[in-house]
Amino acid sequence: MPVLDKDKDKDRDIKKRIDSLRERIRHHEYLYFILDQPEISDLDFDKLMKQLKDLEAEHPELITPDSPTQRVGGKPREGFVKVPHSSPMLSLDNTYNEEELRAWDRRVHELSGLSQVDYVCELKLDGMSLALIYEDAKLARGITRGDGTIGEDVTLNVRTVRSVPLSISPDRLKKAGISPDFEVRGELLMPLAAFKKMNEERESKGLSTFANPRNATAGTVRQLESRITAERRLDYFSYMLLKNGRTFCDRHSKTLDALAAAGFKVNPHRKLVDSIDEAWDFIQQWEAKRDSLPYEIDGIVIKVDHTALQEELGFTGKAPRWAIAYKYAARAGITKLEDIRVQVGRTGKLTPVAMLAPVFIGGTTVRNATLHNMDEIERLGVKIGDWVQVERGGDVIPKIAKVIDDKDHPRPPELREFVMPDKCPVCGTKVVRTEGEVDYRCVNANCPAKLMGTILHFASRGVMNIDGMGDALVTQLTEKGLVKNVADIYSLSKKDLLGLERFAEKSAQNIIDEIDNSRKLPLERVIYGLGIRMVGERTAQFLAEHFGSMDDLEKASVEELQNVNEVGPRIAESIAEFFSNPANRKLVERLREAGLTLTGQKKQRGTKLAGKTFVLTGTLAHFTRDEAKKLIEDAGGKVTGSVSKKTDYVVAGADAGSKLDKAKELGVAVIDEEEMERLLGRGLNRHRGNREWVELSQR
Ligand code: 0OX
Repeated sequence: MPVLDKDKDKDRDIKKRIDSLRERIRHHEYLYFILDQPEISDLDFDKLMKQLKDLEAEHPELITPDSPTQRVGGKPREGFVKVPHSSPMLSLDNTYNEEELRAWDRRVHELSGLSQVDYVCELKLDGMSLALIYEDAKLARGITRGDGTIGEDVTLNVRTVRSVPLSISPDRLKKAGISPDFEVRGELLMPLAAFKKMNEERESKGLSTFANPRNATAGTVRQLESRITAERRLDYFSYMLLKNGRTFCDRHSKTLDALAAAGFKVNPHRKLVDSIDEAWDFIQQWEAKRDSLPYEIDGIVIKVDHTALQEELGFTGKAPRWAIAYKYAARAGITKLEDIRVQVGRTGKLTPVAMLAPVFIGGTTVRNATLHNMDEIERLGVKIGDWVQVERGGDVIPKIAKVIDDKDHPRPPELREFVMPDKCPVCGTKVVRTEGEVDYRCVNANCPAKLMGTILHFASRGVMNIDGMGDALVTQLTEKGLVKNVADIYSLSKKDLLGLERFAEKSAQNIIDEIDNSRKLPLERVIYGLGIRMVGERTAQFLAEHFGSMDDLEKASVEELQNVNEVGPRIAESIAEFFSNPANRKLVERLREAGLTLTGQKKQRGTKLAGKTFVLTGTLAHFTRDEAKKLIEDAGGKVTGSVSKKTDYVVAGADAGSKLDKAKELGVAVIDEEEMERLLGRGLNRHRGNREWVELSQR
């Protein structure tokens, strides 16, 4: 056989393997993310994904945008582009009681002249509505509702949502009875578990938390880095199917079935009913069951089933007459605020907690509610002794919505102002509020309140990787007083462990071995493990590279710390504050004695751009911002997000926006990509669409 033909055969084989892997992965994604009925383990799924990734890495020319590997990537150039909707994205009229609901039903009967009307009952998911445009059976755009007429293009973020199909197979299109160009509308939401996890992570990094999953969804879909959206695990339920902006199935119930047949996620808790009485039953059943759902709902939507009747009924303003939302009352109650106590979280954050006279709300007795922080107390104007309205939703911690002062609950004359303590209520260490920050914190690493969280963080996989040291073990170790700080981990003996529940010879030895192995882990892990506020994995890496030893890091001044990549005044302050505490210095000393790795390789980053600060703006032609950032950092430069007098260069790509204006205003040097290449002393060589750098001297 001629060589060329052989090559062609090989190419065809590889393409076949890639296609088949993609099909299998899509099938398992469908089972997992749409039906919630996986048939293979996560491990086996990851293996399939890895095989596909490897093959695609060897044959990048075969990568297609709808490949399951291509969900994450890229950023919109400058913010989100506004796009018009194919037809207005409607909102819903709300009702809050049975009477109003029945009045709506009577009107539907009157306007249609029918004696009986079918309705579809759906859960009213508490997220944000989102339109998905499919062209040639592939996801082309994801658009937010916006004002209903014009929304924002959030495609790159929407692609990361695993329950949003990137393409629809011809087979599914056929089953669903739809042509390859269509539009789906539905609700994007953040499940409660993902919401909780995200807020915990944000809190541990000293970032502000989101008030509820709806705000978190909106915040997540409108942020610029699609990698972050991907981490936050949004979910999408569809409820509308359009062609040229119009519904084409003759019944809404059939639309939902067609969406499911096409491979979209449709909420299973829906019901076709033939009277408002039956709809009312559905509403009541779900009011009692709503807490069992893994996401928040705020009511039930009732929709006329027949499309012809929907069209006859038409719209009022922005809402259809053929649908109505029955909103559940916010689960709220009025009670007395008896006291405000302060709770110390695992990051040391002091949270004021309202102690309430017990009040029964939505099936549970509420005795306390969060007041978040001092700003919130001031915003509410709440004082100890006040009548307050308490609200709770789903899994979310109850909160104080407002102070009540009416004739049934007049404001008592004897009120006491809350004052944040100046000492940690648990360990007595002085409390610190960094300038410009909302939260007060205890900075003592040995504070018992912080202990559990600190130990778990230290032992976790990405830090000291002590396998087996999870919740159960850490609870026992801290309760028994065997571990009072992270250094105590290294004094544990097999005998200590054998004295704990569920420990035998072998399991105890395993933990001891794991602890032993962790001693070899590099300096950056230990720095990260100390749990210094605002010092994440990346900062820890930069600190280790810059100082090369814990000793030098410990001694560094706030000014010296700011010479480290990405370390600004706030982080520098936080690090210096940590090491100024004698208890923390002692802790490091004990880690040294325990034989941990406290020295490392100083990484001499290039010096070409040492001391120079860059801001990147606009779209660069030859590389992503992350790539450019890394190159600058590797050459010793620093990249920051905003232009100030301290900025040395603004690198402006295409469509540069306000940062360019600011640079001009401040007289900061504006350079283009080529000029940046010259500063780096590098040139660009591109192959087959892959970006590849070579030193100029090597060309
Ligand atoms: C929801 C939800 C929202 C279609 C016509 C007007 C509103 N939040 O779960 N909207 C709709 O329907 C659109 N259905 C829902 N289930």
